[in-house]
Order: sequence, then C-alpha cells, then structure tokens
Amino acid sequence: MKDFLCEDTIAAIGTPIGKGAIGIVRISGKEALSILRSMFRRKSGEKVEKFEERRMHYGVVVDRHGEPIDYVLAVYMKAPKSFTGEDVVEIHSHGGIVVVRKILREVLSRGARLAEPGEFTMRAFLNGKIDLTQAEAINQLIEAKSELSAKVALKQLEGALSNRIREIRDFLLETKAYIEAAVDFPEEEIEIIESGRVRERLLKAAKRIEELLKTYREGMLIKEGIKVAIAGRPNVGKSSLLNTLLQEERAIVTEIPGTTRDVIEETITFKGLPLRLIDTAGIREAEDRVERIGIERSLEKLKEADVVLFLIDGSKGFTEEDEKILSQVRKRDNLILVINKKDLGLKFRCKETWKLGIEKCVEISAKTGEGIDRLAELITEMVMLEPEAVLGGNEVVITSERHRELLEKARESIEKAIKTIEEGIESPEFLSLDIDDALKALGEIVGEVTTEDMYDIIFSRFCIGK
Ligand SMILES: Nc1nc2c(ncn2[C@@H]2O[C@H](COP(=O)(O)OP(=O)(O)OP(=O)(O)O)[C@@H](O)[C@H]2O)c(=O)[nH]1
Ligand SMILES: [Mg+2]
Repeated sequence: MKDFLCEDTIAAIGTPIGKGAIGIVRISGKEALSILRSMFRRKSGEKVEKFEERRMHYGVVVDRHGEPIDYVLAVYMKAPKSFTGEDVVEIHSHGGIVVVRKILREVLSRGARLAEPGEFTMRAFLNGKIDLTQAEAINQLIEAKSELSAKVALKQLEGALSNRIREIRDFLLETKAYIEAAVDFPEEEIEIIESGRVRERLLKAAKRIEELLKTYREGMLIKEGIKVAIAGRPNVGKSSLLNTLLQEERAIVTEIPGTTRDVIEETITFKGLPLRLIDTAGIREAEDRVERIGIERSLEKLKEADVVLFLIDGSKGFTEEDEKILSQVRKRDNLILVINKKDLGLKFRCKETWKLGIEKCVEISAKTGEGIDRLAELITEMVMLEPEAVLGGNEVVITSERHRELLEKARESIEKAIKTIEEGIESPEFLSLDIDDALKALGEIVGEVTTEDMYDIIFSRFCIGK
C-alpha cells in the first residue's frame, strides 16, 4: 500500500470539471476547519469564528488579498461524524471551471495537499467508517451504466455483501473452536472431529461460498452488459434491427448487400439491464478485401458474444446461405433465430426451427417494430437473468473479480480441510491451518486482513475527489 499519512489535510474538487449549477471543493483532515475559517467571510465582510456543525453557512470566499472569489455555501462536519471520519469541510460554489479551480488553489495554498485518487474513500476505510466492499461499492455506484448495476452497488454499499461474508467467517470461527477444543482434550480429539460435526459444518460453509460464486456471471452481465451480436448473411436487416432497437439511425442501411463493413457497437437498456448490441458485417464469400476483413471480425464477435441473434430474411425463407452460416456456428445454445421482414410475409416460420436445432426463435419486422419487445425478453431469458428478481429481491450479487478470486481461495481451503477429515486426521492442527487460510481470504474481501497492493488494486482506480 502507498504510504499515506492521515496526518495531513487533503482537498480536491468533488464535482465534474465543467459548467454546472454547483461545484464542490472538499477538504478532509485536521486543518480543514481552520482553512475554511481563514478564507470565509460573512456577506458583511466579518470573519466567522464558530462554524456550527452540519449547517450550511452562506458567505463569500476570498483570496489572500481579501478579494472575493465567489459567494458560497460552506458546511463543516466534525470528526468522527463525517464521510472520512476526519474533520470535513465542503465549499459549494457556482459550478464554473475557473471559480472552482480558484477555490481549490486557495485551499491548497493555505496548507492542504491535493488528494490522490480515491484518497477520501481510503481514509473512510482506514478510519473504520466503511469496509472494503463498501469502498468498492462507491466506485461501482459512480461508474454504474445501468439501473440494475447501480442497485447492486447500492446493496453492497449498505453492507449486504459484508454481512454475508461475516456470517460465513463467524461460522468458520466457531468450527475452528470445535477443533481447538479437541486439541485441548486430546483423548477425545479424533472422536470429536470425526463425529461428522466438523465436516458437516465445513460442507455447509463451502456451499454458502459456492452460492455467492454462482452469482458472479450474473453480476458481470449486470455490470458490463450483455453482449448481443447480430449476425447473418448480407441484406437480411441486421443494421435495420440495430437502428430499431436503438430508436436511432445509427448504422447505414441500404438495399445493397455488404453495406456494413465494420463492427458497430451501441448500448441500450432493457428493464434496467444494459444490452451491448453489436452489428456485424453480413457473412458471405466476399471478393472485396475490406469486406472480407469485416466478415472475419463478425465471426470473432460471434464467439465473444453472450447472445447471438442469427438473423434471416423470412420473406426469402431459410436459404442455402443461411444454412451455410449456421453450419459454421458450433455453439448453438446461445443462439436466437430472428426471422425478419415479417411485414413482407414469411416463407419460414418459428414453428419450423426445431429442424435447425435452435430452441429460441422470434418473428419480427425491423421496419415496423413488430416483435421487438419479445426479442428483448428472449435475450434476457437466454442469459437466465430476471432483472425484476435482482431489482426487487434480497440477492447479493458478486460483481468483482477480486471478490471472486478470494471466494475461490476460501472455498479451496475449506475443501482441503474436508478432504483431510475424509482421509483420516493425523493432526487437527493442519485442519486449523486450512480454516485459517479460508478465514484470511474472506477477511481480505472485507478488508479486515490488509495486503500490500490494496491501494493499487482498489483505491487508485477512483478519480481524484472520491
Ligand atoms: N420490408 C422490410 N424491409 C427491411 C426490413 N429490415 C430491413 N429491411 C430492408 O432490407 C435492406 C437491407 O437492410 P440492412 O439493415 O442494411 O441489412 P444488413 O443485414 O445490415 O445488410 P449488410 O450490412 O449488407 O450485411 C434494406 O433495404 C432495408 O430497408 C423489414 O423488416 N422489412
Ligand atoms: Mg448492415
């Protein structure tokens, strides 16, 4: 971890740099209040000696020559009742770039130092105001690209994940106590452990961890969005479908086959869930070199996608070229057959898809919009995600690779312990060591066990001011 001293006072602009109604400079540390006092005046020009806690004070901030910078609202939050757990001051000024920067410069010249990215949040963590999962949740909430992702982050911020982890840790600690009791009473030791109780408890802990791990895929889809590739032969209406879903003329549509050359990616939200739509070049034996490169990219995107919309022109039926493309697609379990141009009359219908080994099918018209809602439903069904359940339920969802890795580690250690019991115990101490490893991994998730690289992994990803 970077060696940050919580001794000094830090400051940063907390709002985005740009034009806005309000801009906020945030100060945290011992000097926060004295810095405010030195530069804040009432409208009448008097200094304010006593700032009431948690109350907005209206006045003017001045530079070192006493020249006014802006009329502001300032608030003082006394330690430890603040975000960072230290004395915190916020100066709310008008949101112009010049004004906010000038106030920050003034604050810095009076003894504060510019905060590193994420340093406010890190201080909140170091001062025990939040744990590590909560600190991470703040970043996720700020970065959230969809309602669902924000919801999951908020739950984590409220401590849902930490609570779940603590429950498992407590349970393991109790289990360890059983083992240690056995060590203290050696004549009964093996009997106690082999009685099955410890094994049962370890199995239960492993199962709880497994349940959390299972939510990771869902968590990633919520956070990163579902990658939906639109593929098919030229001219079937892939770009038209993209435009209809986006409700915008994003991609060029013409009656000329081979219109789309490059991959186009745009995101929409469906029931609070981000769908990353990827329009690709129509797949065929192309002469043109540029088109050929485009087709190669299409095939790549198909492999990466969570869901593939395999589009055909239903007014032409299921053609030989369609057949040929389908034969190139090995993985079919994430495929939805989309029969387009329904408005022209269909020669191939969904009821015939069983012949193709595809389970999901929908008939649409990219032109009139018919069937588009059903298509969106099918996409979320395909990844087995029920947005309503996540939005409404109490589910804890893992959305971080760091959490996943540590949970895996904990599970492995527990499994090792279970194996030791099953193979016959020679020394209960070894069991305890495995459980300690599991406890350590779980402790790292919430930040009770700290590691060297924690700053780089977590806080440095924040922007300055958070
Ligand atoms: N009637 C009707 N025409 C459609 C429909 N969808 C697309 N089209 C027409 O089909 C033609 C091809 O549409 P595109 O969206 O460019 O097809 P594409 O699959 O992206 O084609 P490439 O980019 O060449 O691979 C255009 O003339 C569209 O107007 C539909 O649902 N009904
Ligand atoms: Mg196209």
